Amino acid sequence: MPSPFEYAPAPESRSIVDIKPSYGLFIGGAFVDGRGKSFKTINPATEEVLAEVAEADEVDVDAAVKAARRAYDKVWSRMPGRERAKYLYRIARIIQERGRELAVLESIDNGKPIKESRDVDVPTVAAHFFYYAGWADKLEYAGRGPNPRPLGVAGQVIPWNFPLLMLAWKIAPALACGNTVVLKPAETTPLTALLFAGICQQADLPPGVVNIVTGAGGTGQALVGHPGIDKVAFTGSTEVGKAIARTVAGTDKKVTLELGGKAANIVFDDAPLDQAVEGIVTGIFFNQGHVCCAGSRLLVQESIAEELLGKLKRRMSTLRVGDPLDKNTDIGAINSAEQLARIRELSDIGEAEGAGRWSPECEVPQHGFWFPPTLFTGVSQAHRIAREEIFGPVLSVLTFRTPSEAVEKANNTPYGLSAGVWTEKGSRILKVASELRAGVVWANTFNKFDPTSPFGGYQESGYGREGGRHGLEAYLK
Ligand code: TAP
Repeated sequence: MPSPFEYAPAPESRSIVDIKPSYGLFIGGAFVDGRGKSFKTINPATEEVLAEVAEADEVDVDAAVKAARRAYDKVWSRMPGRERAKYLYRIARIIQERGRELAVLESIDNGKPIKESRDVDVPTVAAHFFYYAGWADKLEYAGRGPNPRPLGVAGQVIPWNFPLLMLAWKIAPALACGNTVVLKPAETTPLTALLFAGICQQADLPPGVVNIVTGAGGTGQALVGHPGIDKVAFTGSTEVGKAIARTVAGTDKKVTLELGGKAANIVFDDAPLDQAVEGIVTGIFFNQGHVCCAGSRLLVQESIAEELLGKLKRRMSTLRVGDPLDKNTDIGAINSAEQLARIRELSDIGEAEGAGRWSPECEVPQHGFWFPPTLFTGVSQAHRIAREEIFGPVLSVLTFRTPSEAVEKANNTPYGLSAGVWTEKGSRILKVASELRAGVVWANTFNKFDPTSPFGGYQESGYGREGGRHGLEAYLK
């Protein structure tokens, strides 16, 4: 077993960000103290406390919703679309200008590798604001008839795996359509949302158009249950999504839910194998596997299984696990002790149920939360690691003989968010894609995101679409 070592983040990268010892809530365009309670956010790579953050209670949430309502009634819903667009373009440009700062802070608070936050998350965040800025004065083409109207105040609750990107998915379309928002970031990753609040100030966004209430599940509950909000947009677990659907049942609140997934990544015997290996690695190890659409079930055609797994293991042995701020790191820290415990538990269950477990030799730091890239072979559909979302760097490998068996196994899940197909045959891509019950199907690639494409699930992966023109429909009547 390799020995654990101490890891200290490179001091020069820390000097790019200014982390304050404590943070309040962002309500009505200003940072205000919460009503007393607070929580700590930590660096998951070191377990170091980064800051003390206010925990909003029902009274704080009420103040934020009222600020959003005032801004909606008096300013934002009355502003011509072309004027709203100017603010969104300004925010997008500031995100680009402050991209390094945002990326470093995201990696420190979340644990994700800097090359991902810098090259994927932050540019995609800016792209979302640019894209929806372009829609703000063209809403008659948004699919809601000639005179679409905003819904009002949106209550938005997001998870910790893509803190800034999920914020952009929620805030950019809502604002473009003329809604105002109250957003609750996840408890373990509040810092970039608070930096974004500062960017709203820098862009002179009218006070109250964006409000950020930090806190835990209770804060989210207070927000979605508040009678003053017209729309709930939630991304997170299926369990909490179901609870939210129950909370809003019987009200006229509009709801979109983006929930969990257990995507199949299907490799046929004619696939370009080296390319497929890269896609499998991206599919499951990107962002430590903390991805709702992660390709966590590899379905490989039996005749090429041995060759593919050999190549995959060799590629996995080159993955570097460690310092999220090191540009060469491929797999950063697991976001929290709780998430690490869940990944360990499900992996142990996989072993106990009889699947073969394999990880490359890999040293991890002594402190912080780490899990090596892990492969399970000999997995059957009944195994829990084939059915439950692990949300970590753990891949379950199943085999199939015929295309129809592949589709049947891929669809054998209560989820339906995404899938991947690897084959040289265009006709097979089209046929299999049409038979898969998944909101997104990637062909000969995986985990590609673009603001122009709608994203969302079937079944227990939720309902409603975010992104593209469809993403506007969720914020208009
Ligand atoms: P959750 O535990 O569901 O948390 C999501 C958000 O909801 C957090 O801000 C959380 O606050 C808040 N929350 C918790 N209980 C709540 C309640 N009763 N009422 C209202 N809000 C509540 O999920 P997670 O662990 O953060 O994220 C992982 C899950 O998100 C995975 O299942 C993943 O598949 C899913 N996910 C889906 C997508 C899409 S696009 N479909 C994208 C990313 C993630 P706290 O942080 O304080 O708990």
